[in-house]
Formats: sequence, structure tokens, C-alpha cells
Amino acid sequence: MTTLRLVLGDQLSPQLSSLSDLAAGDVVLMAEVMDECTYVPHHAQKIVLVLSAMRHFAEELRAQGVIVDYRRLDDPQNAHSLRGEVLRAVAEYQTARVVVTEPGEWRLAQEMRSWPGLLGIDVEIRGDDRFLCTIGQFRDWAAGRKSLRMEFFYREMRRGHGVLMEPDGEPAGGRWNFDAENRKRMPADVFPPAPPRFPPDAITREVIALVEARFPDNMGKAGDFAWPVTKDQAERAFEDFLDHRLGSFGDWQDAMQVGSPFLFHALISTSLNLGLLDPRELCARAEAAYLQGVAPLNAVEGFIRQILGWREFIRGIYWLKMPQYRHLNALGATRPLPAFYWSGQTKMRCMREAITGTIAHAYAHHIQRLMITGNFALLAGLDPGAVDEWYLAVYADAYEWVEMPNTRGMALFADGGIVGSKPYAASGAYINKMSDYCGGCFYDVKDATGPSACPFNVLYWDFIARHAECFAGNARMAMPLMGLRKMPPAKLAALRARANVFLDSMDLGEFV
Ligand code: FAD
Ligand code: DLZ
Ligand code: SF4
Repeated sequence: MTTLRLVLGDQLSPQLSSLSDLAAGDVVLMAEVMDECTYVPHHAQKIVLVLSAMRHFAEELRAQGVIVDYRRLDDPQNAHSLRGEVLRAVAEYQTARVVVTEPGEWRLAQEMRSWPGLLGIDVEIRGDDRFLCTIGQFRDWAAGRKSLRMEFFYREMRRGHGVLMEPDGEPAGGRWNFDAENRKRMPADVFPPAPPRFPPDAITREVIALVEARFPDNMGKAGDFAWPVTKDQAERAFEDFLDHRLGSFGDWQDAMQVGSPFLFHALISTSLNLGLLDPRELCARAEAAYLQGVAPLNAVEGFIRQILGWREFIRGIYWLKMPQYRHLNALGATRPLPAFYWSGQTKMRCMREAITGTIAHAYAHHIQRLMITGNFALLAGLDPGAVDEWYLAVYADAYEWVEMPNTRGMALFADGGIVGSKPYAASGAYINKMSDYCGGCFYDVKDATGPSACPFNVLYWDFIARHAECFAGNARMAMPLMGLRKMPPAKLAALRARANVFLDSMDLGEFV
């Protein structure tokens, strides 16, 4: 009997578990469907990325002699959903056996579990072994722990996978973490090298035309697309990072600069999350750069921590805590998302930089996501559901398994401290220290009460005052709470009044 092997849009890896025992006569089913293109209003370049990479992957499989049944979005028979396409294929090939690697989003995993009962077929869901820690291993690690801290998980991953370890079991360089050395402000005379961009080929151009026709109102310009869509391109992008940016990645990992959307970042999340790159290989090659003396330890450790530590930890949390996680709202935030998140039209220069960069490239680097748009959402008390949807829609690398714990957990503290031990709340002083944004801003970063006071200053103290009781038991919030206690009541009242004026104007849709 023919086995149908369903490959999803972010499962573009030849070593995928669902393809491991591919036999002659089996059919690989890949389907572009409206349901996946519309469950959030994806950035136009994200849709181009996924569909173009899917089409390229299908071609690569075919070139190896694999039978691929590829359903295009513009096929008049298209069933609009993955379920519908599976049903059609089951009938066409007169088979009842479907093999699939588990999807990266809970909603789809749930749906697939209903297919045997609903469609009367046999669905074998296999683990996704493209990660370094399985969902079961993470569960075992988490079991019985009072709190789940990335740092301890990361150390176990380093030991378990033998990455950056000395033969005596000590971490390379005698320390696990060089984070403290990765917080430098970028000097004005450092110019990050331009990363490679990948001009669209004929396949991508066809997808761009499709996206322009079908999704004309989505964020971004499909025609400006330049992300890697094949394994070969993704590897070239990573090599460019190794050769030109890894050495400085550590120093300026947390920096922000006007007009530099990419800085020294790797730009590999789109490829990693699609399956075009393998995290094990990336860690090994970064480690080799350190061992060969090409890149310093603080840079290589900083990079490996993101892949072996944060990425795996975030995924572990997602599968450990879903489906409850998507409803968590520990700070009771309810404010609607302001329209400027979609347009970038705001007087706050930091927000404008982060959002216009996002519109242009479907990308913002980590500190922009966390300390600019995320920090603003936290301080202003924006509804976590709306914020989640925005992050899931606008970034080309966004799938719920990685987007949600980062947004709801790390940025918004809506999980009450599962991902991070304290909220990443910061006033304008932090942004001024780490960027050159404030110099050219309408607002005054040194002011906290006047009519042009930096909104991050007023919202920061309003936020701390609003949640003072909730943070009282958190030792890591002792400093801001002490700052609050020491503040003269008249100043606090003026700050909070200014915060209310700002938030009221924002809620009314005024240009703030
Ligand atoms: P670099 O800064 O060069 O880092 C290298 C790699 O490390 C990344 O490609 C990524 O694979 C991994 N990494 C780093 N930090 C994280 C992290 N916190 N979680 C998971 N992986 C990490 N990343 C996504 O891949 N998809 C998302 O939808 C996503 N949403 C985010 C939302 C918020 C609010 C925040 C604060 C972070 C989010 N991140 C997300 C994590 C991070 O911002 C991106 O992975 C990174 O910006 C991608 O760019 P890069 O490849 O240049 O990364
Ligand atoms: C993101 C996405 C988009 C835009 N389109 C498709 C598609 O047409 N077909 C498909 O198989 N996958 C697509 N994807 C990726 C899926 O949304 C992704 O596989 C799930 O969210 C699980 O991570
Ligand atoms: Fe952002 Fe405030 Fe600086 Fe303006 S002054 S760029 S709003 S931190």
C-alpha cells in the first residue's frame, strides 16, 4: 500500500523523521493551503519564504527520484486546508496510511490527532529529531524543579552534547557564560558589514506574483524579498556570518543602531526554523571557529547559548506548558494593540526604527523585539493575545513554538515567571545606553514628567507602581521597588499623570 508522507512548510529537511524509511512507490505530499497562509495576517515576505522554500524543496526531492505530489495555492482544486488535501490524496492514492513529523504548533498537532477518527485513516505522528533536546527529555529535566531556568538547562546541554567543554568536564575558558561581556554599546565609527541577500529566482518570482495577487493588504512588500530559500543559500548565509560577523557578535549582541537592522546578527532563524539548517552543525562550526582561533570565546559562547540554550529551552517550555500557556496573563494586561505596530507611524524613534525595519524585512533583531516593541507592550499593558498575534504574523521566522514563550513569557511576563525570573522592563535610560536612537527623537529621554517626556520613562514608573504589590516577593525587583519608594510622591503623581495622558492619546489613535 502507498504510504503518504505529509511534509509541512517548516519541515524542509531531507533527514526528516517522516522521510527516514521512504520506500519505492511512497508519495510525499506537500500542500500550499489558505488555512496556513491566513491563520494570522502573515507578513507578505513570510508567505513568500515558506511557499518558495517548499517549492524548492519539492524540486530537490524530485531530483533525487522521490515522487512528490505538490499542491499549489492557485490550483482550482485546492482544498484550502491540510486536512482537505490529505483527504483528497488518500482518495486518489487509495491508501489509508499517512506518516508525518509532529508539527511545530499545538493547534495543528491537536488537529492531526483527530484525523484517524475524523477521516478514518491511520496517521503515524513521529517525533521531530531536528532539535537537540526531545520534548520528553525536556519534560524529564523539568520534572520536580521549582523553577525552570535557561542557564541550568544550558549547562546540561553543554555537558550532554560536549559543546565548548574542556576534557576535565569544566566549561571552555572556565566560565559557562560570557553574557556580561556581551552588552557593549556600538561606537559610532563601527559599521556592520552588509549581510548577503538572495535575489529571487524564477520560482520565487512566481511565488511573489502569487502573494501580491492573493495577499495585497498584508504587511510588507513581497517584491523586496531576499531571504535564503534553499539549503545551499542558507549555508552561504551562515558562512558569511562565520567569516564576517561572528567575531563581533558577542560584543554587540545587545546593541541597537539607527539604519542598521541586522548589525552583527546571524540572520539564520528563518532557515533554521524551516529546516534548511541543522542546529548541531551550526554549533559545531561555531565551536571550530573558536578552537581555530578565528573568533573569541565570548562571541562563540554567546552564539552557541542562543542555539543550544535559548532555542531548545523555549521549545521545551512551549510543549511542556501548552495549551494552558496561550491563556496566561499574569499581569492582567488588556489594552488593545495600537495601530502604529502595523504602520510604524509614531514619534518614538526607537519604535519607529524597530517597526519600519520589521515592515521592510520581516525581521528585527532580538534586542529590538525584546527591549523596544516587547518592552513597550509590557509597560503599556497591551493584551498578550494581540501581541502574540502580531509577533507571529510579522516575523519571517515566527512559528508558535518559538514565538509564544518569547513573547508571552520573556517579553510580557504574562506567564508570571516561567521563562524569566523577572520582567524585562526598562526605561528610556536603557535604550539610550544601548542605542543611538534617542538623539534624534521627538521625545526627551532625560525627561520623565514634562510634555515631551520619553514615554518609556513615564510608562516604566507607572508599570512598577501598578504592579508593586505583585512584584513585592520577587528579589530581582527589589531595586526598582526601592526606587519607587524613594521617589517623592509629587513626582510619582506627575509621572503617572503623564503616563495616563500618553496612554489616553494612544488609545484614541492620536499620533504619539
Ligand atoms: P541571532 O541573534 O544571530 O541568534 C542566533 C540564533 O539563535 C537565532 O537564529 C535563533 O535561532 C536563536 N535564538 C536566539 N535567541 C533566541 C530565543 N530567545 N528563542 C529562540 N531562539 C533564539 N525567534 C524565532 O526564531 N522566531 C520567533 O518567532 C521569535 N519571536 C520572538 C519574539 C520576541 C518577543 C523575542 C524577544 C524574541 C523572539 N525570537 C524569535 C528570538 C530571537 O529574537 C530571534 O531568534 C532572532 O532575532 C533571529 O535573528 P538571527 O537569526 O539574526 O539571530
Ligand atoms: C507558515 C506557513 C504558510 C504561510 N503556509 C503553509 C502552507 O501553505 N503549507 C504548509 O504545509 N505550511 C505552511 N506554513 C507552515 C505551517 O504553518 C507550519 O508547518 C505549522 O504552523 C507548524 O509549525
Ligand atoms: Fe525611544 Fe524615549 Fe529614546 Fe525616544 S527618547 S528613542 S521614545 S527611548
